[in-house]
Amino acid sequence: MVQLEQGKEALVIVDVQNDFLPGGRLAVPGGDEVIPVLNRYIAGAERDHLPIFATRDWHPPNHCSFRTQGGQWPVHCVMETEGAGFPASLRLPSRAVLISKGMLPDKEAYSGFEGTALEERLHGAGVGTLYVGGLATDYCVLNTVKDALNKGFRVFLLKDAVRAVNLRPEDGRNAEQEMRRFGALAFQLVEWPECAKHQAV
Ligand code: VGL
Ligand code: ZN
Repeated sequence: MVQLEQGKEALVIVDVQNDFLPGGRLAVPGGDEVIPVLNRYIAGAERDHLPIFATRDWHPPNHCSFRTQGGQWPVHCVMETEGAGFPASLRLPSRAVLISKGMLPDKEAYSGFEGTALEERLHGAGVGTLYVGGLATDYCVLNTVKDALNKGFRVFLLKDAVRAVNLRPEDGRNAEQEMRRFGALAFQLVEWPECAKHQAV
């Protein structure tokens, strides 16, 4: 693994979109519970002037991951639809950088780095350390965190701001373990802004 200079810190919010919330088309159990927690991280990032990135699943209507196309998932996060939108209760500032993914019909993109400018944008902003939360722990958070670590970013997983799909009940737990094995550190709201930041959990 390449270790970049630690660089600046950024908040990365993964796929907190209506379709992944209770009542949505691919509802993540307890998905709405991350919103007030992420709002507090956002407030911290605002106060500390950290860049904020928000990824979104942004699929064409014939995306290969949909059951209608032989894929695994119900139709979800179709671009320009309400389900693909961010909930009004998520206090994303207008300066947040939006990263859309999964836009090609024939390509799944669980990671926010896949087919996007996220890496460039982070480097451009001098960012070396990411605080990552959102949905879902066992898919897009997992893959985004693993890619980030492979690319040399230091990653703190926001343990209180992620929820899992849990198709198998242990998927979320396993995903968290896997992220830790890859080098992710755990972080919780109580630690912001005091630096328990160098502590492996
Ligand atoms: C996701 C399943 C399908 C996610 C996206 O954001 O975790 N999960 N598409
Ligand atoms: Zn998707």
